[in-house]
Amino acid sequence: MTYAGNPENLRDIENNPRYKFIKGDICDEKLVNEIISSEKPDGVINFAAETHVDRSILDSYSFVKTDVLGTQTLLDVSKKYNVSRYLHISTDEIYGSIEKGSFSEESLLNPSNPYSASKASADLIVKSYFITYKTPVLITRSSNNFGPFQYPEKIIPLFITNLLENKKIPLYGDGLNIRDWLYVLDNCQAIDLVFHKGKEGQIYNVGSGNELTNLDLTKLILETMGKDEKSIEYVKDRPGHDRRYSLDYTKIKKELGWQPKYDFKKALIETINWYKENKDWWQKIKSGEYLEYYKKQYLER
Ligand code: TDX
Repeated sequence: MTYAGNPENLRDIENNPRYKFIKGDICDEKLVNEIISSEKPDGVINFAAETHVDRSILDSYSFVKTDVLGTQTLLDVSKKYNVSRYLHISTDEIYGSIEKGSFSEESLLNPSNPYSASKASADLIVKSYFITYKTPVLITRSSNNFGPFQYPEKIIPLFITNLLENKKIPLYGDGLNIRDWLYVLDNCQAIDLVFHKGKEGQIYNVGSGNELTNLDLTKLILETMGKDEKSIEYVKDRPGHDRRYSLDYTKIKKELGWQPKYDFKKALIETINWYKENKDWWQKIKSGEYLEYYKKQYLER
């Protein structure tokens, strides 16, 4: 429950008997011990992380704490109680930037910012538990996610909500950085599959083949929302800004039969519609804590 946590995101499953919410910190070893020893889970899937690159540039402490020490705590307790499956959610960012070609699971880890460095560190620790203790770990590394409920600091929800508020949209640098866009439900399906069918100790890249420059992505959003390029504000570049992310995800396709199902443009339109129809959800977020951060991020850089 950091700034990005929001109980409203889970409202639709709130009354499901298979769901239980416990507020806590993954770095709190005592609490994690209590939960795992009493709940005796079939598996642990670690989605908990500080994830926003710009925030890690402003202050990296919480990234190292949650992403690295939190992972180590969860792993230690999972090992202690012999959890039979431990899935760690990682990211394409740990490979760093690539001009041509794509990264495979064997590529060198070469992170560029405190966020991706914290995630790369976590991946190495997770892998070491498999080698050292035979902890049954698995890792997924996915490309940029988008979809409903995404906190409006990531480029897609930030731009959509700014446009709905008739505000400018801040494009970093020349806007020609490339990202590969994966619809969130495709990622969910990949995670489910890896959790149930993946081979212990293995890493699976989860890409989508929808590579776009930020400028092309922006133009698509503008066009869909009936706006023009006058809404773009070119702002100072992000320090250490990775030029291009690209994943080779042959392994998950060949070994587990996964591939993305959602059409990128259709999923983007659905995402835009979701933000149009759920103004209450994001307006609350943007009017509070976010404003302070936004000022720091764009006005003081
Ligand atoms: O206001 C913006 N303007 C802009 O031009 C923002 C927020 C971003 N950008 C650019 C920076 C990136 O090139 O858009 C691209 C996407 O930026 P983010 O949405 O911040 O994502 P990115 O930095 O690519 O990292 C994301 O993908 C990998 C997630 O935040 C990570 O958590 C994930 O691991």
